[in-house]
Order: sequence, then C-alpha cells, then structure tokens
Amino acid sequence: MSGERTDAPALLAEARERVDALLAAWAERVQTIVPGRTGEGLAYAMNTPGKRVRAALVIAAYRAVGGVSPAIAAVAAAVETVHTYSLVHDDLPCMDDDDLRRGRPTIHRTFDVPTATRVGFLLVPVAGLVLAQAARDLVLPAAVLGRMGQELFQAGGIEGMVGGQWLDLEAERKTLDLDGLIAVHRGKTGALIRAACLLGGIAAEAPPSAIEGLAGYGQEVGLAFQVADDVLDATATSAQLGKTAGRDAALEKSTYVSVLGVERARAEAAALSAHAIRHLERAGVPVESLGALAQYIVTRES
Ligand code: GRG
Repeated sequence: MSGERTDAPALLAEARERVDALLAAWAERVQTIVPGRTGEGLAYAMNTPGKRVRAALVIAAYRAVGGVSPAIAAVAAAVETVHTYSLVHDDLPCMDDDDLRRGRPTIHRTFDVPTATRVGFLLVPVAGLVLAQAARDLVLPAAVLGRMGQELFQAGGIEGMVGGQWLDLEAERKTLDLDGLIAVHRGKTGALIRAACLLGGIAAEAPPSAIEGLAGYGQEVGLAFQVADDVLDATATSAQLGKTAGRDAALEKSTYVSVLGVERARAEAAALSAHAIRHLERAGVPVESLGALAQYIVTRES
C-alpha cells in the first residue's frame, strides 16, 4: 500500500499496536473457557509486551509480495502466540530457570510451575485457533490455511524450535563447535522466524519464486537474530533486555560469543543480514521493509 512507512521503528510500532490488540481480545476469550488461575496465567502471558519482531516480519513479508489486507495482523498474532508459549516454557526451572521476561516476573514466578506449564501447553492450540480465524478474516482457501499451519507447527516442533531447544539443553556445560551451534540456533530461534516470513508470503498467495526468496531471507535473519541475542546477553543489562542478562554464561552455554568473541559474533550477524537481503534481491522481492527489519535484528536499534 502506498504511503506506508517502511522503517523498522514504524513497522514494529504498527505490529505491536495491531497484534497486541488482537492478543488482548483472545486473552479475554480464553479466560471465559479456561477457568481459574490457569486462565489468568494464559491472559497474563498473552498480554506480556514483546517487541513483536516476528509479527512485523509476517506483515512486512506479506506486503512485500503484494498483500494488502490489514487482517494479516491475525496471522502475525498466531506466530507470536507460538513464540510466547516457547518463552513461558523456556523460563521454567527445568529449562533456563529465569525470573524475568519482557520486563516482568516470569509466569511461574507470578503464578507457579504447574500453572506456567499448563499455560505454555494451552498456548499451542490457542495459536491454532488464532491462525484459523486469521484465514477466515483474510478469506483464504482451506489449502492456504493448511499450508500456513504446516509451516508454523513444523517450525515449532521437533524439526525446528523444540528440536533446537532440546539440543540446547543437552549442550549445557559442553563445548559446541560452530556447526553444532548453528544447528541449535537455526532450530530454537531461526525456524519460527523463517516461518513468520513464509506465512506472510503464503497468506499473500505469492508465487513459488517469491516464497523461496522469503524462506531464504527468513533462514538467514533467523540465525542472525540468535547471534545478536547471544551478543546482547553478554553485553547488555537486564533492564535493557527485560530479561536476565548474562544467563548464557551462568548456564555455561556455548554461544556465538563464547565461540567467536563479541566482535566476530557481531560481524557474523551483520554478514547473515546481508545474505538475507540478497535472497530477496535474487527472487525479485522488494527489500525496503524487510531490509530495515534485517538491519534492526542485528543492531536492535530502532
Ligand atoms: C520440550 C525441549 C522442549 C522445548 C520446548 C521452550 C521451547 C520449546 C523452546 C525455546 C525456544 C526459545 C525461547 C528460543 C529463544 C528465542 C529468543 C531469542 C527469544 C527472545 O525473542 P525476542 O527478543 O523476545 O523477540 P520478545 O520478548 O521481544 O518477544
């Protein structure tokens, strides 16, 4: 659409505004279905304020390949719901055992471990419902919904996020080489980010060449995101991050920083972001918004 801003701050602000409103409405709805503390925990999780990078990627990818409906925000909300589930479970004592997330106490600190465990699991079917509603809002054929569901839940599963997190947990107090680290990062973080980009393209019913370009872009920025996250974990404060800084070192995790050092890790993230943009160029997908988000992902300056 003409007149839309394509800089990262505007894209992220728009994603936050639209997606947060949708998630707040879903949070109210789920509380009428899920009783008591678990329903409250679900609403708390769905209303925590994320940066909404994945949502901005869905929307930017959709528009880059010609999508025009504002209802794409509902697809973005589904992706963010899967992401929120992963954060709730990632923070549990049996995983990264963290107290702070998105500038607030984690769900198991605010409620308790069984509630946070249930909340995480319940968010997965909620994401399916949000995605199905998104397809209705966008008036998409069932086959397109099927394809979006396939990409989202494959990326969220053993071949993606769960598999990567599993490798990550097994690697604590072990030293990974760069290939091992790439496998962890591509799975636990990269797969969902790649899916966000793909879902934007699929929802716009883009041609295969454009979808391939978005997939390549998403794969590179997905890895760049986790490399930049490794750098931030080592260099930023908890107040800046809204989560506990220095957690990787405390858990003796191999990261891009432990393997390459801060400066080479930063350079690697920038190189991945440049590769990402070349995938778009080769596929003839306009670079403006997605390029701005690739740049934001490695600098986190908006
Ligand atoms: C059962 C083994 C097993 C796994 C369950 C918990 C889990 C699945 C996966 C964890 C995936 C995870 C949390 C990866 C880290 C991704 C990451 C860098 C998160 C931070 O993303 P931001 O900065 O956060 O976008 P906000 O809060 O802004 O949304």
